[in-house]
Amino acid sequence: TTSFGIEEALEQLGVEEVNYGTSTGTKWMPGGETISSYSPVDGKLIGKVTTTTREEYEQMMSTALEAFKAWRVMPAPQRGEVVRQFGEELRRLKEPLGKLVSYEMGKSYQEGLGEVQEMIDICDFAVGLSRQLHGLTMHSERPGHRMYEQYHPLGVVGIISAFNFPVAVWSWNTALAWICGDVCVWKPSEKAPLCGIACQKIAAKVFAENNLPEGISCLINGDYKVGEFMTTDKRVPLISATGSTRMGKIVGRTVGERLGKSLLELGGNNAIIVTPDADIKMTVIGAVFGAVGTCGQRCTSTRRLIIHESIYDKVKDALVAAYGQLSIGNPLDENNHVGPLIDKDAVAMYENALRKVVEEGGNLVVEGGVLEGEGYESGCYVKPAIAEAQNDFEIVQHETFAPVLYLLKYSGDVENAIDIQNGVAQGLSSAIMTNNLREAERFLSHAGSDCGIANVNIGTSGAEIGGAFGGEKDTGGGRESGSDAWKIYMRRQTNTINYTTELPLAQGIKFDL
Ligand code: UN1
Repeated sequence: TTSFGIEEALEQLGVEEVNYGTSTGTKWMPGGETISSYSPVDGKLIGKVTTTTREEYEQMMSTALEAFKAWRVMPAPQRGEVVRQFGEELRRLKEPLGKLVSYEMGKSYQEGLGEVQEMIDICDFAVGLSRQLHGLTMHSERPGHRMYEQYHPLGVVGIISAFNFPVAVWSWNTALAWICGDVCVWKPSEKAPLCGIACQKIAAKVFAENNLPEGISCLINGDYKVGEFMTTDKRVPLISATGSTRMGKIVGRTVGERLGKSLLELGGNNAIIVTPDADIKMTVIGAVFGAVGTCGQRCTSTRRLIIHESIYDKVKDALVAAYGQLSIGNPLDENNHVGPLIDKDAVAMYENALRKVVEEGGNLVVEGGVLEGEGYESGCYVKPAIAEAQNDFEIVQHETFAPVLYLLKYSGDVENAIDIQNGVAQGLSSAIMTNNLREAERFLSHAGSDCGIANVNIGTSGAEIGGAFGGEKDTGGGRESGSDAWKIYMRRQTNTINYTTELPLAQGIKFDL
């Protein structure tokens, strides 16, 4: 038997040993091949999920298109009420779902709970938003005319999510898409398919209790080939995809080819600038959590520290001391800070990064290594590492999804640090640690950070759902969750109404008959 109450959690969530992987809600289809999900925590098989066949995809899609007709005409606040109930179910199942996230993905139980909390938060946000899908009104240039704009539901939204946030990213998309009147089809990562099964069951129960049709929440499973069913499908006006830049370029190209919309959340290469005026204690906490939290597998993980030369040694020594305190092991054991990487491929990429940084002339100040022996049987546990490096090293330019932190030194003005920070292909998250107002404002200015997220005296990870989440350049340009990110899930319509008996033309054009 598995420890830490995993079996009980799976039972509460309705996750079986073998699960059908294709669903329109309460109905499930048998599928083709099977995906086995092994836990990186102890290497054990958790369960299996069947993949979606082409025929099943077609069946699922016709159910989704039918459901859209009913869902889009339901008043948005009523859709909000359904999302409110979904949030309530998530509150009820927060512990088992957080546990499954931790066990299937490997992040700490606290972070698993945090992820479910993000789901609850976005539901609350969406409920309020369901009464605020505002358009603007404009004054017409023509007498007796009125102009306004409306946001209408878009249709079927395809969601492709990554293993690292196996439940939250789906909810950021679905909670908004649902209140906007869209129906959703989700393909979770093949590395965390059971999280998908659990979430689908939670959603399906709520939709069924409200006597809503099948097809508002759909699930498909499989590798990129199943993803392609959606990306090439003209009936799916929006694809929201989270993952690597490599994947995003393929998805963006495929969806663009048919002039669909895509919302891309891709790689980051996030840095914290540490200026001479930084609070060192705060810097260390922010940097260590950012670099080793989720074992360095967040898009927002801290990859680079850009430290002023005058405090470089002090920061380095404090980091080395902090890394010495980290305990690595079973993430369900709350005494551990760092859990495993997702799988052995990730371990190989981590080892490659350490080898490459040394080859390129870097210096390891905290040596890494793969852990072996009792408690580390899965082969996925590694030691977080720190390397002194240069920003132009090939490996530093590259996002390695592992706990490897690069220390970069700058001298002179904060502008030099900003140049280094912006000197990578990715543009997701960034931060500055300083008590100097001028430095902070320069970092946030037009000439400052080029990222979608720029923080002052906070690390790069742990964004709240209330802000728009996403980034520029190779990060893909998409924005999810808060602020007005909802607009991408709707189609905008401009309406002009004439309430006179004349038909004046715009731009003063005369056309007399
Ligand atoms: C991700 O890594 O894909 O800001 C999302 C954070 C989380 C979300 C990360 N709220 O770290």
